[in-house]
Amino acid sequence: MPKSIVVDPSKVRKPGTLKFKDIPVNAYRRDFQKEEARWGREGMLGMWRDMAAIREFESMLNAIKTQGNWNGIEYNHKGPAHLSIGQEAASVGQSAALGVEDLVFGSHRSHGEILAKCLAATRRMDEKKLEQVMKTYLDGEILAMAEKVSYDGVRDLAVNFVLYGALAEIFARKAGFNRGLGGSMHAFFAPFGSMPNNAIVGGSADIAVGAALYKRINAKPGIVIANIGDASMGCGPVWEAMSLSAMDQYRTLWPSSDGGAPPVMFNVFNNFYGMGGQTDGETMGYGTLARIGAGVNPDNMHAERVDGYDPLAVAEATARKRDILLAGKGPVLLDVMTYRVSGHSPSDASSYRTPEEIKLWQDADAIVDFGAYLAKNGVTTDSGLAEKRAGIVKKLEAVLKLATDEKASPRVNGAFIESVMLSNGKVERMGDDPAAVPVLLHPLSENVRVKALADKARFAFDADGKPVSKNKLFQYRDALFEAMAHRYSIDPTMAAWGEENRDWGGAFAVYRGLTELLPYKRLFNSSISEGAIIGAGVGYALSGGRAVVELMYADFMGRAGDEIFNQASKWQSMSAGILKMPLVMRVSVGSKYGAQHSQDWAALVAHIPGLKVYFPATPYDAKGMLNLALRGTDPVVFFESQLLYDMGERFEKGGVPKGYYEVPEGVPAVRKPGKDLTIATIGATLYKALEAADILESKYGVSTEVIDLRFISPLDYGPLVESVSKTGRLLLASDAAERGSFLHTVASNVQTLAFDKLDAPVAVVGSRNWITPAAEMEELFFPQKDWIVDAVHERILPLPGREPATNQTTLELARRARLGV
Ligand SMILES: Cc1ncc(C[n+]2csc(CCOP(=O)(O)OP(=O)(O)O)c2C)c(N)n1
Ligand SMILES: [Mg+2]
Repeated sequence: MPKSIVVDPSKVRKPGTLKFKDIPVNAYRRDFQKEEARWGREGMLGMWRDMAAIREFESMLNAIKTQGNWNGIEYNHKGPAHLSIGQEAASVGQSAALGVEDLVFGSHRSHGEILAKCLAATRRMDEKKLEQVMKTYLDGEILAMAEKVSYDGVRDLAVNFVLYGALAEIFARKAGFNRGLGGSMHAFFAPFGSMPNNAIVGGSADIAVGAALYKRINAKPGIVIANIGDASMGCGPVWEAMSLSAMDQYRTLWPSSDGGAPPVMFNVFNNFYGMGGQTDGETMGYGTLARIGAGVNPDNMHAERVDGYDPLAVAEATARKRDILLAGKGPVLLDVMTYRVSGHSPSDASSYRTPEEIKLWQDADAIVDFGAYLAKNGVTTDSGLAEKRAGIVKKLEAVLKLATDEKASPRVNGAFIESVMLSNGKVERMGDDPAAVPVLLHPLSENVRVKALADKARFAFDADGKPVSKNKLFQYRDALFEAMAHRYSIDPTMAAWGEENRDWGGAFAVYRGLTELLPYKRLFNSSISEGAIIGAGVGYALSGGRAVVELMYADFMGRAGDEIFNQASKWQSMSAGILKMPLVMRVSVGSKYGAQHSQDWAALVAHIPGLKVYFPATPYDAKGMLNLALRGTDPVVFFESQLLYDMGERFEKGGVPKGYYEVPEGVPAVRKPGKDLTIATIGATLYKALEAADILESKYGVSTEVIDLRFISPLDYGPLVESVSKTGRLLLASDAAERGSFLHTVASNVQTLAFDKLDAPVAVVGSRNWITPAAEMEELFFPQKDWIVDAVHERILPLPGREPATNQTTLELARRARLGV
């Protein structure tokens, strides 16, 4: 418990001076005998071969992009190619020190890293396993192509496999590593430990932390590396990732038997530029990048600058840092100095640097230098090296011909892309270990909250129809707790984190009782790092675990924009369905806290392909829909409303069931039947709509059907169209600001699907297009029952004798739109 760590004024108020440990810079000294003993002659030759392979691969792509031709093979590649010519020693040195189980995430400039990691695996993996991977991956489709290129034995065949799989992916071919859906910037091959590469600068940092958490929490071997660029050090999420990975609690609060901090290395391929901005001297201020480690924790993140023009220096440093990480003493920051001789992309005119500077680095070419070193020490000869290079070129010619042949290497069709947007799995427990046991600190039945809930009233009204008092009532927050506790007791991989998730009892007391039930590694407080909270969830989920992350207020989604919009949503489809994303992102719509704590941003995520969006408005649905999300394998943005946490179940007569159940996905619920008008809502507005329906019926005789959509995506329009077919009229309402609200999508779809059934245009009633004002003025902002009745009167069905209390006319709508308010 944090209560064990006392903040003592007599200690923290003492004067003193902070002392920093030294950070080594380019400390490596070559020593052939030691190197030979460590890496072996074949190992070092292998490194050189891989460096040459990357150079040839990238040079080939450069020629294809700039001239449409390489060695007589013509092709027009429309997509990107961020080349790493000059950086080969850095990626190959890194991979030389890694096992297949070590995972490497990377950036837009990752062809070299993919080849380095995969080629190293072709040497290191057991031959039988290697064969099995190639035979089973994409049902042997890549293997079939690799076999068309001449080879000598399984390991050489695996080289063909890697070259073809990577190139076909870059060219968006069906037999590429990710069926062409990742492409140049997002390609990866997980069986060899090459993990998703990210076109968002710094995007891999927090995802790698999540993958490292997966290893730590589930006791898996190996480390995780985030390869990021020097310019990504200006990105907030990278700092968030470092903060999350460096939290004291891994050492102070988690039992040492858990293994310590997540084994993550932030490995910066520091080429001194981010596109045209020079990090050293212009766009950053750290001087030597490794210095950043000193700002993160007292270990300086074990930071070091390493000469990335020497593969042996990089390999040695990586191996040392790997040991630190395996001992649970991370995180690590490695500043691997290198240089990109190629442009940022083939269209780069290098207007931001001089030809002289490029020449200086070309003169120091690591491939030439390392080759000469090996020759000098009798490992090979110049002609031996030339032979190796020629062998690679020959393979590349054959692979390029195959990967550009429209018949031999077709692309997927639209139906395939559709099929991998969501995985729609139903999995009781994630992970690959059937023997793993979900760790609970006591049996569920002994949990304080479980016991407290045993006697609560699971329906909001007693036998006489009187409301049950709040302290006896089973509430919406309790329903969420039950779903969480259930899945925790079944899925050994399930872990949750966020701000105040633990001793505080979770935001709005949803998790009260879980602190007692769960060890730290399954439920923990995070740094205030919304991007990394979600990003780590992405990494955890794509590694094979189930994560529940929580953002307290939906308003904070802005801080995690990239992680929600580009990461959680896209990795299932960009991997062609190879990765799964069992990630539940809980967010709540606030009230009473004003403009930055009260927004319903469901429309933002509804717009993003690849996400599911749920919004339960009742305790029954809160449990049934969270159960659904927690058995699924898709990323779900799970909206809650702070207006609902105290609420009991008012619709399901049997109350909230004690046992397990799921709400059918995508299906709206009819909360009240009616004949003349349909009101459909999302979220807490349901209750205002029911009040409005009362007025409409009692005062104006309009029989009103009220439908709670519950789901935003996926959404089955069937029940809504059925209702409208009966009533001929539809009003939609929610707490989201009216402009751009998801309700407009619903309105448009219903008008398309059921135009001939409608007697009036569909009316949308949202919140005003304002800031949310103070609690005392909220009624001016959120839809009220009168707004709904008036909108019916003005825009759908004139209500005899109605004196409008508010202005819901079309003229007023046009005025507001004109003014943008
Ligand atoms: C969030 C984000 N901002 C901007 C870009 C455009 N962009 C692509 S690469 C790049 C430079 C990245 O520099 P660095 O991280 O040092 O990697 P390098 O290109 O040097 O390998 C920029 C600005 C992007 N892809 N993502
Ligand atoms: Mg850079």
